[in-house]
Amino acid sequence: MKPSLVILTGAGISAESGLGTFRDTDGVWSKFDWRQLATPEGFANDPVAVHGFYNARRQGLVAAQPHAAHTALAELEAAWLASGGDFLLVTQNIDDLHERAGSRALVHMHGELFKARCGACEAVTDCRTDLSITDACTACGREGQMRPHVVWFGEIPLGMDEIFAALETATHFAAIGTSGTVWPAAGFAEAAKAAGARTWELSLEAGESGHFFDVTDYGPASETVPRWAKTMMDEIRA
Ligand code: BV8
Repeated sequence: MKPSLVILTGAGISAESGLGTFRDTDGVWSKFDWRQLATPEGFANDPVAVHGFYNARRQGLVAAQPHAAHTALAELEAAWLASGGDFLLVTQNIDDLHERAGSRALVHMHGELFKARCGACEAVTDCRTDLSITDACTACGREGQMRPHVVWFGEIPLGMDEIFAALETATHFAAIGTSGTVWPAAGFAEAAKAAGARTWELSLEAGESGHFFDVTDYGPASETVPRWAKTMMDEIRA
């Protein structure tokens, strides 16, 4: 069987870059109501508040930098592909720290903070400044239809066909920095296990999919991920 590594990351891998997680103590959802700020209904009800929420996070992301965990995954991708394996990095995160660290085989299943989408023509465009309810779409010209290119609760995540195809042939699966709370990502460990993959959980503590992991390593991602990536590179090069 061709070695096929699927990695799922969550907010925990970006925590040491200064970006908030969601469900830890003092997490984003302890300060903000996801129903008002991360649902289509919330956006329809108060688009100014939702733009303000994402504008503040977009400004914070400009100042953030990837750290050793992001770099280790980019190095692992290159080694894994060079050895003839298949590799896919699926992130729930909307930051661009994986890209900045060099990851390429990457799916942002919950969208991207540095992109905006037009509600009229669906065009997705780069967005590194504040969005507002008066902005015009650079593709179709319509005003007042721009939203963050982010998957809210109740919306269908991106790249699901590619993700499920990769999980069906996975030989190795790791969940990194995720609480395993949000579906469908929360079901990926079980799907990989069903495909016969060896599974790892790298986080601060056991998430909600705990019983599907063969190996766990709990600690800061800046320590656990480089350590794990080295064992994977040693294995694929053996
Ligand atoms: C969908 C927007 C249908 C972007 C987000 C009842 C049962 C089951 C499901 C549902 C249900 N009711 C509703 C649902 C569906 C719902 C859902 O799952 N709700 C949950 C809350 C019950 N899901 C949806 O609506 C999804 N859509 O289901 O569509 C469908 C499905 C499949 C196919 C077709 C149709 C859409 C979900 C996307 C919602 N958007 N965010 C944004 O604003 O960021 S979700 C939000 O949670 C973020 O994207 C985040 O990434 C994601 C997951 O959170 P985590 O990344 O895991 O972060 P968290 O804080 O929870 O955990 C951090 C972890 O890191 C912890 O484990 C911690 O220990 C660890 N950590 C912390 N520091 C460190 C660390 N680890 C290492 N080092 C550190 N330093």
